[in-house]
This record gives sequence, structure tokens and C-alpha cells, in this order.
Amino acid sequence: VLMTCPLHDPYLVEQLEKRFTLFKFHSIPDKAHFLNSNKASIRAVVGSASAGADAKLIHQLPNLEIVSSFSVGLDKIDLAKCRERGIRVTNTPDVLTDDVADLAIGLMLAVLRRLCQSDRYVRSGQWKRGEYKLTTKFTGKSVGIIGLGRIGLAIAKRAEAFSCPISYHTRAEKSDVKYKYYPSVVELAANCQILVVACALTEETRHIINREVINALGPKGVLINIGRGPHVDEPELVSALVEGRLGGAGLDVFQDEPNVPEELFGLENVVLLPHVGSGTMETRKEMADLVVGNLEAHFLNKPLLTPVL
Ligand code: 8YV
Repeated sequence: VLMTCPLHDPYLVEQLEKRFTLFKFHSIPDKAHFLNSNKASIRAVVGSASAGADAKLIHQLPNLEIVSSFSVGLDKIDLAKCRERGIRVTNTPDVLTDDVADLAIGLMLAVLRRLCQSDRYVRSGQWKRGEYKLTTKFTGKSVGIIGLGRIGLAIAKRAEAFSCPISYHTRAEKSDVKYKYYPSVVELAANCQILVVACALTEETRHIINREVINALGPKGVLINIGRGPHVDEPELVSALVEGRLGGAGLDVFQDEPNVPEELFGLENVVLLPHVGSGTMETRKEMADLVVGNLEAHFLNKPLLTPVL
């Protein structure tokens, strides 16, 4: 098993090492040499949101049978290549839905109610000296969601509990939801106060948040991104925030993680998180169990637990 993602999850590594011969790609200095000597023995890749299996890697692994991703997102896997080669692909859906949706609501509250600044205000002793600035109410704000899959729906359900009117944009209108549908992202942005990116990253959704959308959301609007960095044209977002053309942003993901545009560091209307949507002990364990369970099922010729391909 070749693990292409960084090794932040000791439980996953431990479980993989118990069952397989695990190669940790990140700690191998000469990757080309390693692949040359080991390519024939590698039958599985374990990837994540940060590294998966691109066309180049797949091409270098002639006996690759399965890619088991420690993520629900599949944007780091060349699915077309996998399909072509008959390589199976699995991910970790459902188990992380609640955490990611919780975090999206957390970001909305953090941006509007200035939770991070308020905390800093107390810790720095400023409370004893100065006056607290008023913030913005969250309950009742209109929430527009891009992507109404498992995570989008879970965000909608939570926002409804805060009396937020919900609207959404997806490729096609959904017949089984009561929320208002907008066929274009610009229209959705123009008609909501908080815009949430909750769709998969594909060629179609790359830079789905562009200058036009940001301007439609406007100087009172808030952007929440719990999807992927490349959903957003980041330089456009940064200039809109710096120039005050956008009201605020709550961002869990960035274009070039872990690098975050430093222009954002001084802004009070922005909350920045290090891609932690699924980052709870409970969920990461369930994700790891799925990664390992899918590999075991595959090698025992049993049905995969969460197949994509
Ligand atoms: C990451 C995610 O996979 O599921 C996804 O698509 O982005 C996250 O759950 C997680 O941070 C592990 O890298």
C-alpha cells in the first residue's frame, strides 16, 4: 500500500501497518528511485484531500488495483484514468457530513458575531480598557448554498434551525427539496446574505466563486468555503475583502494549502481555519476505518463498503 497523503493520522497509519506493507510516500526522499524499484509490488494507494493518485502516479504503478481515499472529495484522483485502467476507487462519505456542516455554521457565527476577535479582545486585556464593537445578527440571515448533496443538505437543515431562509444552486433543480432554486450562481449570490460553497471540486466548479459572484454577494455579504480552495478565485476574493467589496469570509480551505494569502491576516471580517471540516477524533476514526475496510474488502474479494468506481 502506498500512502500518498501526509501522515497526520496516527490511527490510520497504525491500522494500515497492522495489515499491509505500508510505504509512506511523503517520507521517501528519492521518489523516482523508490517507484522504479517498487512499482510492481504496489497494489493500493491511500490518498486524501491533499494528495491522491494523479495520472502520472497511476501511470507509474502498473499493478495498482485500488485507490482508497481518506476523504469524501475525489478531486486529487484521476477518475478517468482509474476507470480506463479498471482501478477501483473508494472514499469516506456520510461519516464526515455532520462535522463539516457543523463547521460551516460555526464559521457563519464566527464571522458574523466576531467570535475570534472577541476572544482575542478578552485575552489581550482590551476588555478592561475599551469598548466592545457591536457585531451582526446571524438568526434569520438568508443562506445560499452551492451544491445540495449530503453536506449542503446538512448545512441547510442546521441553518433552518436558525430561521434562515435557504436557497441553492446545483446543476439541475431538485424536485425533492422545498428551498428556492437559482439556475445561476450570480443570481444566488445576489439573493442571499451568506453564500456557502459545498459542492465537489470539478473542472465545472473550479473558480465558481469569481469576481462577478463576489460583487453580486456585495459589501454586506459573507462567503463561507468548506469545499476546496480552487472553488474560489483567491486573488479576486482577497482584493474584494481588502477593498471592502465583500462583507466577510469564513474559509476552511485555500488554493495552496497550507499557504494562506497574508493580506487576509489583518482583516477583522475574516475567519481562517486550517482545513479541519472533518477534523474531530470521532470522525477521523470512522474515516480511517472506512479506508482500511475498503482495502480489506477489496483484497478479500468482498463488496467495497463505499465504492466510487
Ligand atoms: C480531508 C476532506 O480529507 O473529506 C474531504 O474531502 O477535505 C477532508 O476530510 C481530511 O482533512 C484528510 O486530509
